[in-house]
Amino acid sequence: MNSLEAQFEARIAAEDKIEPKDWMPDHYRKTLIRQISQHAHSEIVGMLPEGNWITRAPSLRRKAVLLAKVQDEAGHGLYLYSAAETLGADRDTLINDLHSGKAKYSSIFNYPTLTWADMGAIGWLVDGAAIMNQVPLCRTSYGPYARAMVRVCKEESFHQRQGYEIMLTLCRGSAEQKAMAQDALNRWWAPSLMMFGPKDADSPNTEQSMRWKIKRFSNDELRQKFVDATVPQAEYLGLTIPDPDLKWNEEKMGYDFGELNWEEFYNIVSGNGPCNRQRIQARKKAYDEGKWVREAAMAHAEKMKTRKESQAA
Ligand code: FAQ
Repeated sequence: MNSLEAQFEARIAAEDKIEPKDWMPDHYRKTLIRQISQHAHSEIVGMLPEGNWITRAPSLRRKAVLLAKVQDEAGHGLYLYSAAETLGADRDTLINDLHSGKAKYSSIFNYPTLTWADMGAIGWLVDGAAIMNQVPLCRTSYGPYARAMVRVCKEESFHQRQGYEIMLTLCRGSAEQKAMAQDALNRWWAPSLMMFGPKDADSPNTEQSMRWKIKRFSNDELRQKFVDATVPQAEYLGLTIPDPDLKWNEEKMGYDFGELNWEEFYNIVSGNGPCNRQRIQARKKAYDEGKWVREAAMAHAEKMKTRKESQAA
């Protein structure tokens, strides 16, 4: 190990934050660009399943809240792309990688949103899983990522509550409404557990990322924490978790739960899920339609720069 590497490792051990201009190993930089850009892509692709329900929200209040939530996800994407840029990544390249299928985004956003109850289930479970994963990322070793996560987590926490409130309203409503809530839970439970990534034994990146304190918990640890936190919430709603193997384990003080369908997970991650093609098509269309906005913003920035330069001269 050379002295730069030794200094870097010492700073990681001392819980220092690594900042953009600091020396860092190439692999650390690459891992962060991969994880942060996957995260950014997930936020903006994640706008689509819920965006699908904005015009069909059952009341003005529900519509305003859902609209605000979806806009928050766009904001999260922007902070995260900016954080990736501080590592030297080029935003156009990142976006092209998403559009070409080279870059991954969260498996969860490749499932369809079939009923209004899915808005409840996504807020409760998907944002709930996102919080479980992202609160520890507020302590991740790379400064700009850690700082972005603080605001993201505050907003995700509001998203989780709005989802749970939709579920609670449905569960206290008619028998049909409660059945809709149960159906949404049935479809979103296992995919939400898959958001945490492959099992630790099959996760190529976890060990190194934990050593560098990019990740603070392993995929399985976070999945377990999520199950333990969410089962009582389902009980409060009077809903049944769709897992016949779910059982309290007194010894580990947590729930045992059934094996997930990993074939389905890998299929989706490799681009063959129920909505993968539709999602990428929608992103490409939005990108093409936003071209004039990007051009206008760049032209404005250029004009301001020229004005400042001529004032300084
Ligand atoms: N889907 O070795 P690992 C949200 C990939 S944001 C697709 O375990 P790692 C907010 C992984 O990238 C949700 N791909 O990888 C919201 C790796 O790819 P490689 C996104 C997955 O990085 C809510 C390969 O498999 N959150 O929900 C998935 O150490 C509602 C091997 O896996 C984040 O991105 C997956 N589920 O751990 C928005 C959080 N899992 O190496 C709208 C930050 C794994 O082949 C509405 N990211 N892969 O290129 C992380 O914490 C980590 O990157 C993990 C994966 C935990 C996702």
